[in-house]
Amino acid sequence: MPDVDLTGQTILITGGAGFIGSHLADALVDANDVTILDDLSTGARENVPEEATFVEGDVRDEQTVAEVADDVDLIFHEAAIVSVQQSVEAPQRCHDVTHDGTLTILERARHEDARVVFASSAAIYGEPSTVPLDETEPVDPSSPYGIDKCSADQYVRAYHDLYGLETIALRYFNVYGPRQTAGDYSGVISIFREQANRDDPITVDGDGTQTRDFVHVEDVVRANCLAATTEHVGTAYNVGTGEETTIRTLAEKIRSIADADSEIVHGDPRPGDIERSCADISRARDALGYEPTIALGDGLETLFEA
Ligand code: UD2
Repeated sequence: MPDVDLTGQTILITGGAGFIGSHLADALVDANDVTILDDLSTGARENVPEEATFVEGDVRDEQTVAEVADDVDLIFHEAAIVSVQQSVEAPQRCHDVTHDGTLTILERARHEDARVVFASSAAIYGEPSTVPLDETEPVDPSSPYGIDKCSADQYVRAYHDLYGLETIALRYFNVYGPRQTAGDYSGVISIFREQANRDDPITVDGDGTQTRDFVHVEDVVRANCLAATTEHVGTAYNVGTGEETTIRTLAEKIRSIADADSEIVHGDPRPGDIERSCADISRARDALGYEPTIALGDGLETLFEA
C-alpha cells in the first residue's frame, strides 16, 4: 500500500481480476472493504485476493452493477477491452464494453455519490504533435480503442461538471509488470518476454522506431491511490514516466536481460498504431504528488527474476 491514507472505504474495482485491477486490489484489500466485478474474459480468478468479495459479471449489466456498487464510496473502473489491435478487429465489442460499460458505472456512481477513478489511456491523443505530451494535447484517437477511451474520459469529466461527482481520469501510458499475460492481444513486454524465454524470434511490428512510455504497474497503483484521495478532481492526469523507448530498443533490452538467443524479426506495421508516445507528467506530479519510482531497466530485471 503506497503512503496514502486510504482506509475504511467501501470500494468497487471493475476489472479487478485483471492485470492492473488485481494489483490495485492487493494494495487496498487490507485496509478497506473491496468488491471486485470481473467477467473473467481476460482476468483470472486466482489474481483476486482472498479478502476481496468477488462477483463474476458484466460491467454493462445495470442490475449487477447496482448490486456490487451498493453503498460504495469509491469506484476504480478498470474493466475494458485493453488491446488496441483487438479494437481494430472488433470495434463494436470494444465500444460496448469500454464506452457503454463506463456509462453504466458513472450512472451508478451518480446514484451512490461515489468517487470514480477511471482508467483512461494515452491512446486518446492519437499521434501527438510533440512529445512528451501533456493533458492539453488535442485528442485525436487513431483506433476504435482510443475513440472509446476518449469518449469515456470526456464523460468522466462531464459527470463532474454536470452533476458534481468526484471523478478523475488517469491516462495510462504503456503499463507493464507481473501478471500481464502473454497472448495475441497482450502488452508488448509480456509478448517479448515469453518469446525471449523460449529463445523464439522476437516479433517487432514495423521498423521498431515507434516509441512508448513504459510505466510499471506498481507506479500505476500509486497514481490510483493518490487520485482516490486528492482534492483535485474533475480532471485528467497522464500516468507514465516521461521516458521514451523505441520498440526495437525494448526488444534488444529484453533479449539481453533474458540472455536469449532470439533473433529480432520485423513484420508489417500495425494498423492504427501510434508512432510516438511519451508522457509529460507535470500535472500529476504537481497536483497528486505522483512520482514514478521504477525505471524500465529495473522493472524488466525484476520481471525476469520472477
Ligand atoms: C497500450 C495498451 C492500451 C493503452 C495504450 C496507451 C495493452 C495491450 N495495450 O497499447 O491498453 O493503454 O498502450 O498508449 O497493454 N508490438 C510489437 N510486437 C508485438 C506486440 C506489439 O512490435 O508482438 C508493438 C506494437 O506495434 C506497438 C507497441 O509494440 O507499436 C506497443 O504495443 P502494445 O500492444 O503493447 O500497446 P499499445 O501501445 O498498442
